[in-house]
Amino acid sequence: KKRVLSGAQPTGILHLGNYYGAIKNYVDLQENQDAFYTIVDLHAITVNHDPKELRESTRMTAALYLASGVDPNKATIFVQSQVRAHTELTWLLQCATPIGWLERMIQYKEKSRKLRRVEEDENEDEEVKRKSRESVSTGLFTYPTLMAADILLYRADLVPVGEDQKQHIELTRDIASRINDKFGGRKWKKRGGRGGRVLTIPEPYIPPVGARIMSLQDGTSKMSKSAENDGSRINLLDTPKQIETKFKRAKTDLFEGLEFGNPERPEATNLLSIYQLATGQTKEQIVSECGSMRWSEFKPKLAEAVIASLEPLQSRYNELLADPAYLDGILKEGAEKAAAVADQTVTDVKDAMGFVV
Ligand code: AQP
Repeated sequence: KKRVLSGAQPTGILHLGNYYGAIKNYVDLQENQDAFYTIVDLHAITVNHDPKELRESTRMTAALYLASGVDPNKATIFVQSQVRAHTELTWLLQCATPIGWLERMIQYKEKSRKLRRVEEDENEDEEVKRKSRESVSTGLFTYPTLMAADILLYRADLVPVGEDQKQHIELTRDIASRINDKFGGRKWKKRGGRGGRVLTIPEPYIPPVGARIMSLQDGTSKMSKSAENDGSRINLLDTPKQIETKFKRAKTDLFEGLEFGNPERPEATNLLSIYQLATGQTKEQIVSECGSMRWSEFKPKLAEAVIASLEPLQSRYNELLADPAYLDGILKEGAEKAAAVADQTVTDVKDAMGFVV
């Protein structure tokens, strides 16, 4: 069995991108692998947050995992901040991570640029500019080392994620190799360490379709929980009416017919891919069914398919809400199981690095 680790941030309601890019694969992988799925609340505070919303979102994200089919009898489900080893290993990894590696991270560049946009505005007030500058936290910069710790603590072989996280997994591999090269090897083996390797090098697991679901308002930027416009995404808990309206307002183009893969038509590729995922059909089937349709004909069909595919998930979610003690029990048990594995890894890394353990 392979060890699997993945997680989502409790920064809002999970959306179709999270579902098709990651959660759906959690459900598939739990069948034959040893899976750990976490709600990464420590990552959610790298940008401004509201304590009450964080608490609510954390429970909601856990409930959405379960409603999507993640099964506590098959996988370990836990909240990241309830396992202390995550913050402890992060420090050890940070001291082995060159600043330049973090400066290259696209997500950091994009997010900090967004937060800093105000600064470049000539008409903006100095005080507003100062606040904006200070809103880029150190945590936002070191975020990938926390993510590396999340993965390495469980000695994960596979990490199911969407395309946007590929660069962070590559960084995780580089950090792990660096620790292995510096502190593993013969000396570590002599101390009882596994084959000279202190940490396991993980692989990303990126789905062939759904790895990058795009915004409904712009086919070139990814669907994201934190995007300001709620109309840019389909949340897993949206009502049928909301789903219809969002698709009706979704950006389209003036070309005739519908097609996959035309670089001038990112919206067409995106909406057809969502239809493909919601109906479980092949690309060829979708092309023969929808290739000659107009947008006005396709959009209601798409809405109907997505509404139907989310319906079972939404009714399971509502059942779970009625029993919060059940959810808390699963998270508590998950955190205990996770901590047992994670604590051992921290002890191993500390030992290899020369700490008295
Ligand atoms: N658009 C997407 N398409 C496919 N997969 C996606 N993922 C995220 N967006 C897409 C994958 O979902 C998992 C959880 O990621 P996250 O919690 O970082 O989700 P988010 O929507 O990206 O959330 P935020 O709060 O808006 O974060 P930022 O701004 O950091 O992106 C991951 O496996 C991710 O790959």
